[in-house]
Amino acid sequence: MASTATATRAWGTKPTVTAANSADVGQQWFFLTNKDSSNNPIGSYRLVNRYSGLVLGMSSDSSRLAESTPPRSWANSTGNPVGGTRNETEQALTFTAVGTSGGQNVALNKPASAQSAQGSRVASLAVDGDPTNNSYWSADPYAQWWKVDLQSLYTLSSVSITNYVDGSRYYQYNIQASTDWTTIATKSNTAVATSAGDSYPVNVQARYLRVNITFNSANAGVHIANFTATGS
Ligand SMILES: [Ca+2]
Repeated sequence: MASTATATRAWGTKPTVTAANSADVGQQWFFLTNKDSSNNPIGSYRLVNRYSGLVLGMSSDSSRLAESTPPRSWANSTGNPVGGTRNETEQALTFTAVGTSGGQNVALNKPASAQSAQGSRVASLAVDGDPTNNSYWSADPYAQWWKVDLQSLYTLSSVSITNYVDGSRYYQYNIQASTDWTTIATKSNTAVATSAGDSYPVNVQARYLRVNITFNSANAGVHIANFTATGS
């Protein structure tokens, strides 16, 4: 997407990747937070090009692996050549936080509590630094809440959660931040829980973070193996 010419602002433009220290990187795209019908964030985003107003679409179709495309919230199934077979899921992007530029994991080893716990599977096991199935908070049955006290007000850039991972089950939940318990992330889809966990970019000041787990596809239990909050 050129900043000075209009030729690459048309639908179907393949983006060019430039070096991270290129002068105009970071200026050409902004993101929109995707939300559900209740206006809660669903954990995915659209990248919008500032020059064309088009969003980035990514697909497995080799003729258009990455392209600029009009934003849409519906799938074209008419066969119309203008719409092709593009659909909204090609525009829904998720991001994984890397590096430490946003600060440290300020939830690590902080006081955690929960609505209940099963035996030795206490709330603190979600912030003990072990993200594996060897160490998780467990309660039964859903829905149940889990909470961490960061012990100070932090400006958070991302939160992440890792549930119990068996390769087939999925969880649904929302994450809230206090002082006013604003919902900052919601997982309402059926994406299977992975060892990498689910990461959500946020921009919120908070001392307390609460996870309300509302569903587990495998059984009635709720589980958090790891929870992180990156901030400073
Ligand atoms: Ca753990």
